[in-house]
Amino acid sequence: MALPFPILTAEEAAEMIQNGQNIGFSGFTAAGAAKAVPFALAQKARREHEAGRPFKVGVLTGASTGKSLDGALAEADAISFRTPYQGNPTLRKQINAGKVKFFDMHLSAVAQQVRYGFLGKINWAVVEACDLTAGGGVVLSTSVGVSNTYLRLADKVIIELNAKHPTSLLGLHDIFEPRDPPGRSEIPIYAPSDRCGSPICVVDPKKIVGVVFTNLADESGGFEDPTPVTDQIGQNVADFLAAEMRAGRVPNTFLPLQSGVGNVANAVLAALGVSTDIPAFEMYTEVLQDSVIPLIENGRCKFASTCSLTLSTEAMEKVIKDIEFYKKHLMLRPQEISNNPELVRRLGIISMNTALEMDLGGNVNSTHVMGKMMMNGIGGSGDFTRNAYISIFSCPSTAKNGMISAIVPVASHMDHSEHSVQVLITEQGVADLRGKDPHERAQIIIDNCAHPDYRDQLREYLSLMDKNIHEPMSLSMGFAMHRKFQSTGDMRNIKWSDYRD
Ligand code: 0RQ
Repeated sequence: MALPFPILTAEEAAEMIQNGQNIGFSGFTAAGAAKAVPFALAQKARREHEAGRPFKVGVLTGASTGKSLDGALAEADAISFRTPYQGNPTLRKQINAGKVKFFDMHLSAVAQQVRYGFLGKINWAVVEACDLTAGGGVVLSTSVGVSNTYLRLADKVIIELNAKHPTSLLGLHDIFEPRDPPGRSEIPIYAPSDRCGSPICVVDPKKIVGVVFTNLADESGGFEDPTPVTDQIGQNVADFLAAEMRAGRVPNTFLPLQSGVGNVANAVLAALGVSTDIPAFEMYTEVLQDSVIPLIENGRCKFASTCSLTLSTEAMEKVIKDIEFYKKHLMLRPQEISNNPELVRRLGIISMNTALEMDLGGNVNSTHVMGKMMMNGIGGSGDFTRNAYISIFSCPSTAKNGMISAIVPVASHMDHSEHSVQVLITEQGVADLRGKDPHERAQIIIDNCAHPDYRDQLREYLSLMDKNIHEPMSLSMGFAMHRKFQSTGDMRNIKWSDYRD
């Protein structure tokens, strides 16, 4: 049946969007991100700028997106503010140069902050779908993000109908939006595979001002090959969880896993998949990366609830080829549900996220290089860490060819506090912080997680702290390693007395 909506080119759709408007785009990582309209919007912005007119829009998404959205709009200087997460190098530079306002938000909170009106009016929803009905039924594509809420609240809607994603994706999604307080009730999910919503979003058809037909693959970047360091981190995580099972703290049936984004997270899951000590498991997570697909195929991952399929083109083709099999083992949910603190606590999730740096108090920085420069954003790491049954952070013990230690006296920015972080893991080993006081924590983090090149200098720092004060922390020396890196390009061989008051 022909759709009763105007069929537009991406350029015609972009022409309707005005300077200063706010757009809720689909996309959680590059998966399911709108592509054609933002790209055309970037070209419009360039034309407007060349004609001497201002043109910038507010960009809201699920999480990071691909090169046609964040990349193209940033390169065209067309973004006024951006939330809640990004990973594009050009946009990162603009944020760090103070040219784009960036609100770094917990991903679970975006939809409700939009509903509450905290983020301004949503003029447009630009959402990628694999199917659309005349009555406004929208079958989303490879992610959900905040699309259901943007579709409902936006004044006007443009649908990118992407033939690259087959209509057989219908049934993969579970769309549920909680009511706002004081009318909110529990979210009825008691196991990762429970379904509580609808397979489609329903939007008022009067709001759909146009449909843009596309045939574009998701722009996911792919992964670097595992290294001996990332393999060892993965092994350490697997060994730690196997020991938790033997100690009776994780049941033999295991608990649902959440895993973060990036190369380290991909390697950790690959290691868990091949571990003979870990039983077949379920995931309740926000991103699903390539390493999980073979695990679903071979039965090591029994079910994965996620918000996005952040897969390489090859892995996505595999899923699509065998979509009926994968529908039995996969579900895509809005990030308000995939990352919901109520569910993370109820399901007893084991969270595994990646740190940039970890400090001797057990605090974790996942977002700001040297405390100042935004990397990507907190994403969902806080949603999960704060509420997990066991919260784990892992990363290589050093960065930049050993010049930077990931273990520092005081983190230069704090995303996850010692009150939420339970276990730190590097390729060197595991620091289990549960039930440890600040002095014990500092010692075990140095002994088990710090790189040998940095252990002695960190021990020396600790030896300078007053044993009779609760927190072994120095206001003058806490950032000495960062300061040394900034002046010499190397955190090693510090002379603490140079930094002592
Ligand atoms: O930079 O490639 O230029 O050398 O940081 O480091 O080791 O490749 O790690 O790809 O796993 O990403 C925290 C950024 C890790 C990511 C982070 C440099 C390092 C390298 C990347 P180069 P790796 P990964 C789910 C949950 C926050 C959000 C989150 C992230 C680059 O995992 O964004 O977890 N997490 N969300 O050299 C300076 C340090 C450094 C450092 C590493 N201490 N100082 N640079 N690097 N440590 C996802 C969502 O919510 C959507």
